Amino acid sequence: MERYYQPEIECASRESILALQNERLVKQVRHVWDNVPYYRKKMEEKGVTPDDIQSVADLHKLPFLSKDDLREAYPYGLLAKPLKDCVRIQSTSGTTGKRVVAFYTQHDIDLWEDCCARAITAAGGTDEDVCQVCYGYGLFTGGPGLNGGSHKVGCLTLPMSSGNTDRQLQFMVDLQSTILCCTPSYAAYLAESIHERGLRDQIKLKAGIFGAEAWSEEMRRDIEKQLGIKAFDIYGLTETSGPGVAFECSEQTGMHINEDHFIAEIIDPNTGEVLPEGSKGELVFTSITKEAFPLLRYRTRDICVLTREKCSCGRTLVKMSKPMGRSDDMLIVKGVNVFPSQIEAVLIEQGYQANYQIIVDRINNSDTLDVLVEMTPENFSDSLGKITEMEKSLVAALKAMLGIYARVKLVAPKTIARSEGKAVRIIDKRKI
Ligand code: DLL
Repeated sequence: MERYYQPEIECASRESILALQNERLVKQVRHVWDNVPYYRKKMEEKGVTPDDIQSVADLHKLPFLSKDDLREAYPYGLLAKPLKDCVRIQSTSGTTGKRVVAFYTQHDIDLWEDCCARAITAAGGTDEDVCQVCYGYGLFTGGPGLNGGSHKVGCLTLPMSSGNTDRQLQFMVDLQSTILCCTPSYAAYLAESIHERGLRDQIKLKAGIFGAEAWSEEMRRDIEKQLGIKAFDIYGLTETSGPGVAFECSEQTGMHINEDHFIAEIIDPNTGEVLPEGSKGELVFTSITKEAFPLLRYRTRDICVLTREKCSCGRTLVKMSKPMGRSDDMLIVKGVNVFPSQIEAVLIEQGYQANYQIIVDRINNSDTLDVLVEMTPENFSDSLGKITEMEKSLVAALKAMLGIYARVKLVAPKTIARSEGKAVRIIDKRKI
């Protein structure tokens, strides 16, 4: 029984979705104006009041919010509900210096889980399924979001969290999991481990719901072939509640955005100008149903395209393409958000200078992170016989900062090429 397929919304006419968005937007702007002094001030600075926002057509009048605003307002500055009404926080993956905290009322959690339930249903999930959730649990939104969605659909839910591959495979075989939820890199790793252990005939997976990081069509085909499943993309970010903002359907040509909860815009990342549908630009979301952390015109920094073509699945919800890159320098490595500035902070703290290069690659469907660090003349002259020790110390400090392992190689002073313009610090060799 497909309880979480909601054709009245997912397949509604453009006019009725727009009417719903208009009504919800007007209410949401008033809610934010009344309860979030930080955003009210931004509106006042732009000379906008809630009366100026009568429909989605007026959205462009509102100021943008960015990650910098979230940092400035950290931790409670964007909260729109009293603390006593909030029941949960989630936070961005793995980062310390750049942490973003999102708040939820019970209502917000319900709506978020509904969105994830739609994603699972669109992937063919029903209450007959066994859904193995191997996204991280805890502060990261992946585990809790898909876990809640799986419950709502009525699947038997395996709250595995990430890692411990032996245990993942044992449960997958013993409980005959039919749906796998994890990052695409972990799916590829699990697929490889299944083949290595000769378990292919013992698994019953039929679908995978993979997201939280960029992955290519080639990677999709590879995972589908190795596991004998259909692999669906899922998108979201902590700031907008987590996974389930958009999800793929059987057509697998982009992700439907849950437009009854989020209004999507595409803007020119340099000028902020709203671009017509079909243009490539930065994705901006306005959440129109969230109570505790309702971000208006939040700049995701993800570059993509929105299209509203007829979909063979029957859904009319607008589709976003796979993100094609970012308009800032954030990297996603092994599903973890990594900012070069964090790496730089560690290097400076340990007595190096900002002469470094970050090299990201994907080998056997798994991300690798290498940091090439130039020694200063001082630490170079001290380094005789101590290079390994110095590298180990940097590896540990980077692990503490980023939450993931980076290989470090120290090089002699003045060996990393200097640039006359912006320094080229990131070399991303992944073909995604
Ligand atoms: O990654 C939420 C999530 C969990 C999505 C599980 C899907 C599945 P954050 O850690 O805040 O939240 O990272 C958000 O990850 O701005 C994108 O750059 C990237 N991202 C998320 N989904 C996809 C995807 C979660 N399907 C950031 N394809 C976003 C490419 C994705 N990039």
